[in-house]
Amino acid sequence: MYVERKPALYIEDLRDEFKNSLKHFKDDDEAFNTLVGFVELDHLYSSALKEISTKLSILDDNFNYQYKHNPIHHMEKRVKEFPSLIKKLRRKGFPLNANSAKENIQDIAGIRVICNYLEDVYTIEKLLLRQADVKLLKRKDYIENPKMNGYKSLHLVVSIPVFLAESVQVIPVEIQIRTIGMDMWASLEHKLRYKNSHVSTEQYEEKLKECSIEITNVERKMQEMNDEIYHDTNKSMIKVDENSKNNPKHILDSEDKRINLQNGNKGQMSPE
Ligand code: 0O2
Repeated sequence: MYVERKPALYIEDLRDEFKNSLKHFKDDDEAFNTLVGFVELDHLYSSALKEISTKLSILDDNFNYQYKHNPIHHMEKRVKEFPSLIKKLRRKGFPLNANSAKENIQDIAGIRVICNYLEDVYTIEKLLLRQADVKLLKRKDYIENPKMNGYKSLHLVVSIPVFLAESVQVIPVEIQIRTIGMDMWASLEHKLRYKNSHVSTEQYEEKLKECSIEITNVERKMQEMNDEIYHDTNKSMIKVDENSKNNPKHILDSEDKRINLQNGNKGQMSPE
């Protein structure tokens, strides 16, 4: 299931941003070309999101078809809204045009994949990364190494080719993969930080950390129960022969070597 986040372009935001930026342009032509550049960017990155979300959706369907289990609960995708793209370019000191955004910003296209269980997060990562046209550019594992505030999620930046009428463009997409619990935590923390003025995030710092730990414990227990059912009962939802070459664990293990070869060590980054 997809949840499409807000449309990326609002004409009023565009107008406001451009009014502020007009003084930076040489003439109307330059202003117009910059605007067209950003509209093309939106089209390009939306297409990249379609490619990635289709891949993920196919994997989820096929996993269910083979093992009676959907690793993905739902997905949310968005192209970075124009004002936040401009804000990020400004903050990082990059020129305010589409080429500069393409060269310097890796999260213009973003997809969030919400998984049912912790194990599903890494299953999805492996299944996606073993595809030949998907290249890992950056990896941050905030599940293995959570942020100080309790934030957990697996972040990948991958590139995929987008086949256009006249060219093929290789486009980066940021993928955040997390469990339902981690997503619930991140949503509340995000809301606290950005969408409210009457309480400070600091006030809830400790509670948020506690919640993050409790959520992890609950999700671990749920995973263990699922594993017990998965492995130990005849009535199991998923009946997979451990030795079968179709066992997802077997497939993933045997693919590890190839994934490592394909991506080298460049994906492994230490968390902040
Ligand atoms: P939005 O609106 O979600 O896009 P970057 O700033 O992207 O250049 P970096 O260090 O690569 O730098 O970013 P990182 O650590 O991979 O995290 C980027 C995104 O992860 C954020 O995007 C958030 O979506 C999410 N995120 C990271 N840390 C936290 C956190 O502590 N709490 C919550 N709720 N989300 C977090 P944006 O751009 O902030 O916003």
